[in-house]
Amino acid sequence: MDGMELFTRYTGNPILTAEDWPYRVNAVFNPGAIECGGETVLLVRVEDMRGMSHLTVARSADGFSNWRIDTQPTLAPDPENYPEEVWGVEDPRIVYLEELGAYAVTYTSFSMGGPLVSLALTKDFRSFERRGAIMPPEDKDACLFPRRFGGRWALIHRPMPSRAFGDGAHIWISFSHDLQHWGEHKILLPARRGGWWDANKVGLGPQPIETEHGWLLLYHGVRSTASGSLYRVGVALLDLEDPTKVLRRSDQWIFGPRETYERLGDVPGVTFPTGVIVDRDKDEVRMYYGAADTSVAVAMAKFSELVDYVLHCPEPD
Ligand code: M1P
Repeated sequence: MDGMELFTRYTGNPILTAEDWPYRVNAVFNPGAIECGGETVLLVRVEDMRGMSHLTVARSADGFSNWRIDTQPTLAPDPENYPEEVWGVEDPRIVYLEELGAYAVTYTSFSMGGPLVSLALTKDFRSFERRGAIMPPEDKDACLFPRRFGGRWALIHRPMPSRAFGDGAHIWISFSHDLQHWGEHKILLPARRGGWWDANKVGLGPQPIETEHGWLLLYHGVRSTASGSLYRVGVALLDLEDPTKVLRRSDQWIFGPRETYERLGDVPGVTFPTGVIVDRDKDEVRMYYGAADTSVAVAMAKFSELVDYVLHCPEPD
């Protein structure tokens, strides 16, 4: 899509690296993003020098520069009280739940049984009320919608199939009356097969974006190559009142590894968006992503162009 790309990378990328951290770490990537108190708040996955991850807040007035980073882990694993966090906490997504007056952070806990989905609530990104594990392993790439549908909360997530069923890690949706007990599980966006860019494994990217036409989802698709995996980004649109209905899905990826900081790092060839901020006055979407599992980068699109693009994508079969 060169020459007609929807997203433009910030020229100051990467915006956050391990060198910026106030304490010694290996890598900083895959941040949840939200506006809080008039500032951009990133809840960044930080991999320590043992290989385990915690989450640390970085704040900025403009969302691009002058980041103020907490001087110690903001949400550190707490395996004594939450044994599922024994090998760290990773890849947060954030939504504001107006009904509860709190931000909901869904993150991956690395348990002895594998990765699973955990939930914590916060009002200020300083103290957190943990709700514990809400999906058993293996499951990750999860985010709540900001409001209920027919009285039920909805969660997007990505369980892994048993090896017996071969490849096919699809995006699912589930519902709950209390944020704790989940059911009505359905496949929402299946991984495609064969030669597609998003064959065999997909996962939710940032939190769902509400538009007048439906919920806009950015998701990652993984292509396995002889030299490793390529993580690219696609887009889909869900019905506004019934998010189990997929209205549109892009055939082509709209963003993928290209720059050196995306192609070189601990995991080369990865662009992994986990947070967005939509500035409707400026008609701007800022997509925050992990680059090569090493640093944090940001790319911008015109909100109206992104919506227009997805509306012109095919209806899925
Ligand atoms: O290394 C790329 C990504 O791999 C995993 O993502 P997924 O399970 O969706 O393929 C995660 O470990 C993620 O943190 C990582 O960035």
